[in-house]
Amino acid sequence: KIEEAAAEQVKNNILVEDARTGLSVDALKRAISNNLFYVQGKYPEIATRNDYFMAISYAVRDRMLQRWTSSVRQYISGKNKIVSYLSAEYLLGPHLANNLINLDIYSQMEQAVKELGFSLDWLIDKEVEPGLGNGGLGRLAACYMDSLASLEVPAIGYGIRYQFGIFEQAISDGWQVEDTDNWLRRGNPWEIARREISYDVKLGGHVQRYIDEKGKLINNWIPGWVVKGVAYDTPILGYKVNTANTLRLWKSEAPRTFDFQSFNAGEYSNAVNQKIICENISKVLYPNDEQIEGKKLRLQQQYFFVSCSLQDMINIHLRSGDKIENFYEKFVVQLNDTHPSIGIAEMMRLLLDVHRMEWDDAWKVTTKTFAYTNHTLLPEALETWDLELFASVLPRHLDIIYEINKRFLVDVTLKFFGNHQKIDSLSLIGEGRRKYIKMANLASVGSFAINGVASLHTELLKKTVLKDWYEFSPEKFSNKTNGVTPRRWMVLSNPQLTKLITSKIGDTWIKHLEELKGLEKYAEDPEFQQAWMEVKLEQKKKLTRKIHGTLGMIVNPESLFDIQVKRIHEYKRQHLNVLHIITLYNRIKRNPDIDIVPRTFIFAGKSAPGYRKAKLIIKLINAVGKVVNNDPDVKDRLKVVFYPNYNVTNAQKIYPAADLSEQISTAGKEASGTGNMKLSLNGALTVGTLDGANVEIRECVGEENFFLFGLTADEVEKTKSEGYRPWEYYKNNKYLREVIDQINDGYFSQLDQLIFKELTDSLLYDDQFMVLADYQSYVEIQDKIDEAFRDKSNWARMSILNTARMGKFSSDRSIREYCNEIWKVESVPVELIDPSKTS
Ligand code: B1N
Repeated sequence: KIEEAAAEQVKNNILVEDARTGLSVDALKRAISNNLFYVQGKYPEIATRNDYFMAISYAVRDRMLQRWTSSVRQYISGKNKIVSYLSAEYLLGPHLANNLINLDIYSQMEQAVKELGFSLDWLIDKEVEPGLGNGGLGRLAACYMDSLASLEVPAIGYGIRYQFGIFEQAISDGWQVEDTDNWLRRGNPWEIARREISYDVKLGGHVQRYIDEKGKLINNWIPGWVVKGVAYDTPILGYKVNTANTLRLWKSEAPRTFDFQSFNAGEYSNAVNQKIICENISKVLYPNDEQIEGKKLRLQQQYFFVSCSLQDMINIHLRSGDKIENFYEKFVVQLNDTHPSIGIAEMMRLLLDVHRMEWDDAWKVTTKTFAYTNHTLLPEALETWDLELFASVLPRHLDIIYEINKRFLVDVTLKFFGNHQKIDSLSLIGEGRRKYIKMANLASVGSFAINGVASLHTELLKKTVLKDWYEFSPEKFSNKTNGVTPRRWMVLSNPQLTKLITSKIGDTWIKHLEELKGLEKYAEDPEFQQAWMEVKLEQKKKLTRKIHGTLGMIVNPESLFDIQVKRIHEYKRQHLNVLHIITLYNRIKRNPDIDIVPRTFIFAGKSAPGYRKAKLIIKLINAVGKVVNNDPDVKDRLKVVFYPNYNVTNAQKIYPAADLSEQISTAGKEASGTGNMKLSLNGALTVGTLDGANVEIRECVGEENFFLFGLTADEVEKTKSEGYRPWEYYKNNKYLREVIDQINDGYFSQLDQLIFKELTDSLLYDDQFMVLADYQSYVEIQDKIDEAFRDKSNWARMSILNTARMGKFSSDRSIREYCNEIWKVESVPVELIDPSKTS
């Protein structure tokens, strides 16, 4: 009897395992039905769409867990070096479809869901994306996590589990209005809360100094308060490999003791207040892109997640039995911009005060651990912290930064003797009306490597913001041009093009994007050109339906889809695009029978809520759209669309439909750009300046397949130093004058002449971003584009060549460079644990 029961159990075990891991259509169907019943507690008649979304997501997660636990086991064994990516932002996008692709079970799941009576797309569309980032910087972190896992590199991404991500944008009367992003409202099936993994983080208070019995100076930080960080883990699966890395995001909570003390004393409301104050730290993402917000809460956020992460890494390291002195052999920590750069001071504090190391040893460990990526040259985005504010949050770290600075400036003085300008510029402390801490300098002194994100950007970095650092330690500098993951940005978002490409060159390009080169030989093939343009048209039709569904607007899928999607910022010059639209409109008004290529201008992007001019640009786009779209003279040849709430989900629908990619930032201002890569990869031609990665894209696709215009970065600087007078461009160009006058006279605002004044005044009398200087050149290249689009076959050829030559811009290439040249880490193929043998 006992033996029979045992045999029965074994049989059951196998069944259980099958329901959790089986990949056949039948197993997947069973798993979804089981989850619906046992996890959601529903049966089909009463199940909601979200219930089904949860049921399918848990079925997918189950199938990732063996890879995930196996990866973790291998990494914590202590044998492999781990990349630790520290980022305040991760703009992941929806997980479900991506995980199906990386697990390689997309088609089985499609079939399983179909047999249950639904469409997979319908469930995929239900997912609310985690918008834990603002734009390119956060999205880059997500692409890099994908590539690290796909290349089987041991890695942990550390960040903040914001309860509210980037706000949701709606457009009301042409203006942006913000709504909170309550992304966790319906639950998050992808994360596992690890309540047992938590760390205390001190804040505020003061430092007590004394000499201990051994004569050693002790710095005892008595905090004003303490918060607890709890780990929430999300698996990041590689493409068709066993590796599933961890994204560990920290949620802030009140420490138990804190609650209890007040609670026991009967101070219930005090206990509740403490809970709220602690939870505030990970409550909301700051919605500013490239604009610092010198708020105490932001510094607390940065310190909170960095402290939890470093404590966690040290914990992992020590538990593998190794010594603290060897920390840098176990972990290499990449700083995603300066936002986590307080980590350098925190590492020193942990080594000195907690692990009782001597300064020189601690500094050695620290400077062998960190590497720093700079993402911007814009002065308004370079982080500084008011010294008094900093001291009120991190008094012990201020001491440490002073000590780092003192020792560093001794070296500086030796190298640049008597050169006070150099000493001032390299100092970690700035002195103006108030003292402040320069985070880029802290990051630079504490890191063994510093990199920019595109070739031009790295060169400018060495010549401008980090010039003196480059002179002081040139060996630290290198370039790592950004990249994007072809899994999400082609396979997932453009399955039709993926299929067409694969029919010609096989599917290994998905992991080795340079293999797209193999398409070059079909660029002139009329049949392939036709198939290529059919896919493009199909994608344009899909977007057309989406636009109709969202905005009720009808656009012509045969028209040229001219697309500018990105954060709204003056340096990105969405308003230059608008000046061109008005120019075309005026040509039509002057000559209604003019022969021009019909165009659909599609804009999308969020503005920082407090950035007035960016919000005004959104209003201008919508105001111009309203007039142009409804003017009978235009006869639907021009349409202006502002697609609301640009995010990863919407981006995936927009990129595949683009004919033309607008990358028109003022030269020298866009560090890299990554949307430029995704668009060109999907067969769009680029109209762009020599800025950021545009320079390298143009080199790769060939200058004859790229529409270049505008001043170069050098010319921008030269023009400015010679005294730029935008007014002169206005005065001397009658078409430009007409356009600006129309905006000013209220042509697009029912004769309201005040509404856009702030914008036009800034163009006419300041024009920091050289919009007027580049206007003529922009209009001329747009005329060439009009001409080029008429030749369908040649356009198809150029489009194919764009895709074929984008191989360099895979984030796999970027990550390989980081691994080989900065991190010195290698791939570690993961051996799977047999889940039936773990108990
Ligand atoms: O980082 C991207 C680049 O491709 C873009 O060119 C660059 O603009 C972007 C403060 C930033 N730089 N700096 C930021 C974001 C949030 C914040 O609070 C700065 N974002 C970029 C990836 O390299």
